[in-house]
Amino acid sequence: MAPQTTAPPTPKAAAATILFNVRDAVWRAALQSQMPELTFRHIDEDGDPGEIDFAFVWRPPRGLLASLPNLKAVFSVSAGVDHILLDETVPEHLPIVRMADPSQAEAMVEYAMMATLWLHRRMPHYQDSQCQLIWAPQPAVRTSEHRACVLGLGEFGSRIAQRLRDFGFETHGWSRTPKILDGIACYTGRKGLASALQRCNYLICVLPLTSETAGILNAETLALLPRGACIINMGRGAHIVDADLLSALDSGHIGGAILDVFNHEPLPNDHPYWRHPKVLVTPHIAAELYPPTAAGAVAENIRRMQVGLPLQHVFDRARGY
Ligand code: NDP
Ligand code: OXD
Repeated sequence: MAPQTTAPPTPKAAAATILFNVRDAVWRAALQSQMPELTFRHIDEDGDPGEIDFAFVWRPPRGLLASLPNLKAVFSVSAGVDHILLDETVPEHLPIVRMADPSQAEAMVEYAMMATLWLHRRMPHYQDSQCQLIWAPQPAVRTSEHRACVLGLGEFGSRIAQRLRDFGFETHGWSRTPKILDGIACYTGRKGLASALQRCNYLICVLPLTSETAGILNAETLALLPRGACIINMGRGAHIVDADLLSALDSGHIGGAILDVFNHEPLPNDHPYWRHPKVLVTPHIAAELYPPTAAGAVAENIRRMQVGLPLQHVFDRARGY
């Protein structure tokens, strides 16, 4: 009789303490169920800083991470790590790990498609018509007659571009290093950005925030878009120079904007985006994390570190993302 083979069990994480600052009790429960052998300490709870091995944080208070002498890695509660880098005291040697929740990519695609199709099918016009009790059908435009451009072709952007292509849009994309994606015109560099923006009807930004991408959507780049183009920003608020976008919306050069991320979150009550007739504001919900799968991604990385395997999804300081 052949001997029965079974896959080796996933090793459990060794005892360690993880500091976290997410408030929701759902998070503590999700982390605890994925890593029952770990001790969890909320930043509001007292305890010896020397006991902390890992931190799972969103926008940690300045100096907190530097004050933990035995910290081995920082896990970001989000895919972007810009909120951690706001604290310039974070020690350079500390690995910072991006969130890689498998359920997030599909949510990002869903949001990008919702926003593009909302604009493409002229929903802002029909909402307005309904408010005025006006029956005003508009001529249909085929997706193949419109061009979509995705800035950032990473985990999320490449999937978004592929889905736009599958919907029939003429799809373009822009990244830092060259990409080959079937049926998608891919560009790099400043010249490439200008080519990508030309004749683009829907511009979807899903870039990380770095010193190179901050303010990338400004008067100069918006002017490269054709009149009536629409902006969908799912990256970070600081990718857009707000005053430039508002003036392009007011002049009619930009036809509309769907914005999920902002320079200041929550978006202040007096910000013009809230009341602008051509802007749809959503409160950073393009892809909310699902605590059970997100906690699973953190647990997997802690186990890897504890058995000497390299961490996955580590922020690269040299690239800036
Ligand atoms: P990735 O790191 O996987 O991809 C980043 C992409 O941006 C890559 O294609 C990269 O190029 C490109 N890029 C980076 N710098 C430049 C540059 N200077 N010029 C041109 N292209 C550049 O990131 P993700 O796709 O996982 O996430 C992107 C961002 O989405 C996050 O950083 C976060 O800000 C945002 N986000 C927003 C959420 C929301 O709810 N609104 C949720 C989750 C994330 P290359 O391929 O050559 O490396
Ligand atoms: C983000 C996230 O990076 O929500 O915005 O993960």
